[in-house]
Amino acid sequence: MNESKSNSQLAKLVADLEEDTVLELVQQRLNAGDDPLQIIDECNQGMRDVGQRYEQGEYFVAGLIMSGEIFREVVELVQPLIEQKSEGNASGRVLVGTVSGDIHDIGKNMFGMLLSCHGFEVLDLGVDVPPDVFAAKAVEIKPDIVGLSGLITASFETMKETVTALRDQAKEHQLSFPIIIGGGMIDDQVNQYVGADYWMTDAMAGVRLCEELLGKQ
Ligand code: B12
Repeated sequence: MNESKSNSQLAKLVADLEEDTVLELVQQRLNAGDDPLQIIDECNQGMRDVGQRYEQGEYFVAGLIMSGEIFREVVELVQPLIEQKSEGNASGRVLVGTVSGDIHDIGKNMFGMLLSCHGFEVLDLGVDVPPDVFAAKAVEIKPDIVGLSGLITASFETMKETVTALRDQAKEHQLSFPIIIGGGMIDDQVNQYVGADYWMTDAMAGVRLCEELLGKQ
């Protein structure tokens, strides 16, 4: 199979919301032994395209919903293979959630799933999590790392509030944990505004960072 052609083919099918064909192609590629993370990456490219088409008025919210559904189904297909390939012993606790005002959870779920596959204990607070809930949970479970997800511009403000709440509580209760923020629109400038310790736009890179932070490699 021509790698670069198939790369763009899968991304294009996702962008065109061709649910059945996407799932067939993903299954075929898994059967052929393709890397599940590469498949996810290509679908992610398609999702970015969906976002652009939405911005340009070509798709409406129904298109976003449909793309989310397709991605969820793709994850269902690849997850067992990722789990099979996974390595690692549980030795770190990570608190994750999508910040207040934001209900996007596909990327956050993927980060959580990959963390679990690599031996981390994951506590997922879900979506639209208020800063004080995040902070209270951190005090309760004393995580090694906290990961915040946010996909919309409005999340940057609530991420900042969440980082402040987490740090305040950490100081009061003498806790220490690095905070990682993630999401498709995060960059260095956003991170400087939010004040987190690290930022990531890739779930697997986030897992590697967590491993490094815990000195596992
Ligand atoms: C699917 C989708 C939806 C679905 C979400 C379904 C779900 N269960 O999550 C639904 C329909 C609910 C939705 C709703 C809305 N959406 Co929407 N949505 C998308 C879309 C097309 C794909 C997002 C996605 O899941 N991508 C795939 C995942 C895997 O990527 P990801 O989340 O970025 O995650 C990766 C990394 O970022 C990273 N990661 C993510 N989190 C974390 C956290 C940590 C700690 C780490 C380490 C890594 C990490 O790991 C992942 C894999 O590597 C994006 C387009 C885009 N470019 O992202 C728009 C997009 C995010 N949505 C957008 C908008 C505008 C909306 C709505 C406001 C629409 C509306 N009018 O109602 C609402 C917002 C509701 C709200 N309050 O949150 C805009 C945001 C624009 C902006 N500047 O704010 C986007 C960018 C589309 C666009 N280009 O206009 N949406």
